[in-house]
Amino acid sequence: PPAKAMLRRRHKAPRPVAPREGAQGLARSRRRARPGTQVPPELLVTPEALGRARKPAQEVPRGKAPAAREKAPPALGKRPARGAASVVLVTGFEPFGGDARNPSWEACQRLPNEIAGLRVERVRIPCEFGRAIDAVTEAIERHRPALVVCLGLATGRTHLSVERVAINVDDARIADNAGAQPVDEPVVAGGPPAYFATLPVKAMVAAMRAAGVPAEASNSAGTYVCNHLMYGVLHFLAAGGHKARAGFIHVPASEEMVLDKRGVPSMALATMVRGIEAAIAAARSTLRDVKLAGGTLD
Ligand code: PCA
Repeated sequence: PPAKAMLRRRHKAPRPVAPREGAQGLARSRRRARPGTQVPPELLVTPEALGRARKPAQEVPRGKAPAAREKAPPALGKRPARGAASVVLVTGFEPFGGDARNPSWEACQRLPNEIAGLRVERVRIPCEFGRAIDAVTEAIERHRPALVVCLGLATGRTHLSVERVAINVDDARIADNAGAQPVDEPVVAGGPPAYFATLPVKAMVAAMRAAGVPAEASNSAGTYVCNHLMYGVLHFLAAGGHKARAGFIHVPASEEMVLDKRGVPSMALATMVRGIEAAIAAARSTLRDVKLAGGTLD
């Protein structure tokens, strides 16, 4: 009977996360109205809308037999089996926009296999709208990480920048590696306007600086594939009620990329690796972010 089905479904809804559980809990509680607050219906994101919104990304072919995909992985967010190390999933992008290399992936490859007791799993992500999200969500299902740290290149930036927010907008100045160039389209139709990173952004910045690496918090991941991926991953985790905490770090051009260029800031790969290691260790040990003045006036 339908009434029973509804009840059952309600039991499956993601458990509310207590604010003291850290950044993720805070981000969630912020999206919830106080009891009695009048919220205009057009601003409400229903679980149904989230469910619908997830579909387009999932329908993109993943090059796997449907049968293989139907095997449901063990519930996400569960503690790893006794003796198994927790995992940090670190992703980097393939080259794009005519560049021969992408330091986000090169730095990813140079990370040690273990950081602060977390086993490092790494995945190279296609620079393609849609497929980039699929590649990361598949890896999340496979490795069930505690932390997800996606890396991307932002040529022109001087510092490692930890992104605070991902917005629900695709606006591509250049086509992606599959020729797609969405302009002013939502990442997820019907999704919330933005997601905050669920990693402790300021604590990560502080840890990188303490390791001697130029680092900053950034309030925009742009509107290209990196913002798209960050939004898609945070949406996937939020909509599925998963506990993994996730965020994004942009890296500057590497020295190799600017050997013959003037006026383009660069950072040595070894420095990036040191910073990313420090950031991951801080994310592991910090549930409630620190207050560290930042921001920009422009
Ligand atoms: N940087 C691009 C996409 C892939 C990458 O490494 C971006 O900042 O959107």
